[in-house]
Amino acid sequence: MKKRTISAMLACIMLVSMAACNNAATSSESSSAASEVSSSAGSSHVDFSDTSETDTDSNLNPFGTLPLVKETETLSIFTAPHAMVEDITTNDLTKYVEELTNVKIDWQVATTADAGQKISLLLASNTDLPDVFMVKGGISTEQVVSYGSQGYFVPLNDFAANPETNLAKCYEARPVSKGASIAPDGNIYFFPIQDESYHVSYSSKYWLNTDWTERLGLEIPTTIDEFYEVLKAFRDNDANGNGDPNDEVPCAGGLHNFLLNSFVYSAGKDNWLYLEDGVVTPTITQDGFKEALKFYQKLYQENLLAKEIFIISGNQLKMLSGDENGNCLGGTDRQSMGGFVDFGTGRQMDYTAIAPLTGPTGLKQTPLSHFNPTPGFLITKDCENPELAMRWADLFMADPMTNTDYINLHYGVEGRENTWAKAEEGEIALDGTQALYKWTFNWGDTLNTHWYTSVGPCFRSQEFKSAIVADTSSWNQEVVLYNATKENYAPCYQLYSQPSRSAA
Ligand SMILES: [Ca+2]
Ligand SMILES: [Ca+2]
Repeated sequence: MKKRTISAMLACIMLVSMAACNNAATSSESSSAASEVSSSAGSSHVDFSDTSETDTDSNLNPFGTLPLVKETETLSIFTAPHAMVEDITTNDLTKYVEELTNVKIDWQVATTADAGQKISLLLASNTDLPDVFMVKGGISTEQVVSYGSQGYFVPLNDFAANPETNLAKCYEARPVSKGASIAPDGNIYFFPIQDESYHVSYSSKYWLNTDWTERLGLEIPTTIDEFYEVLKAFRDNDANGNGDPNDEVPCAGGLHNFLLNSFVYSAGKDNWLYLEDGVVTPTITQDGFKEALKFYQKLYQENLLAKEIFIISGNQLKMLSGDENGNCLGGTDRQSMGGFVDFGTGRQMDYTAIAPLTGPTGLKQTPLSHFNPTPGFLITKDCENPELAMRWADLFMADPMTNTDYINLHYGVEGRENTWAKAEEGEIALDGTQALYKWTFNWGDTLNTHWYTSVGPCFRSQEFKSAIVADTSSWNQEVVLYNATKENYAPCYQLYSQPSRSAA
């Protein structure tokens, strides 16, 4: 039963990947006019040729100039602001962008909790759609594909094909993201949220409780066998030093990604396929996979794994690490430490992201996760001036590494309170070079000076994210993540392609 589920899943993945490949191949041919693309897209298409192009065009300033329009126009944008934004309608960044573009925003505001449902209802009822949906995670890929092919969303193909646009520049820099943005009908329906982080590209991290290894006088393990010995020592001793030798959970995660890579290549349980010498290879049919299962069985039988290891939630992990009688969590896998520790407990200091372990056949590797763009901005069929909406969104796609003025669009207007400032000479960035900028607000404070992050279209590249001043005056997760990635994971990157992500 289990087997069939997995093989069905694999078949699906392969179909998606093949479709994606085909799309990538035909994308350059599908750069006909938006109206043509849309009318050929499906039976219930919407004809955009009604749009009075001469009228709207006459109000648009030449491409690449600000403000975007001569006479003020209004865009209605449905959004779900970040919870820490006081009021997006009175927000400083809203006012700044309105002045910059001469475009008034008529915000239709939902919460992040109910945005998805509201969007589904709006689309299903097909009445009075806003000009734009700008909601992170509010529209699923399935909705984009389904409603897009029915003509509800304006295709961006022509715009994306114009090399002058920031969208095209982003795609040129990130061909994988372009491939992942093309719907099966060949159209691009959204501006992406391309918000990258260096550490997220190597997300199969294992966080070992090195407070425990130090207390017990153990070395950080470098092989699977050493790891096994460390887990046994956690089990048999009072590793957390609270007087109870039996309240430690030695290991509560990392089987399908971190540990598995010591036996066979694994990009994670949602992506157990890889290309080796051009051949699509399933992780789960390899000998290494069987060896890993035997190892896990041994760990489980010897009480080295959490009993709930296959279903354990982030909250359960936080209860273990935050236990009032002492930290009870010996280690787990998570992209970052916020996934298993409440920072208020201070117990994040107990952990170290250890390097991939050498397995029985000598494998020591970690997968590289390609960044998958999220739909950040979709223009609906009811938008009267789609070209204006595209140019508005395109502003946010500008790479701030090319011009620091663009940082205003991410963190508010430079120099104002709770925004950002240019780094001073000698201030060092996460990547160890001269930094470019720093925040002048505290992450997590409620404020009204910018939109916080990633609500709408953007291209925040790895390089940009790494150019922030590394504040090491106190514990800083970004610094920890950056350094662990650079020192322990990036050197072990295994260069296999993942078929479902290699569309471009
Ligand atoms: Ca113990
Ligand atoms: Ca104990």
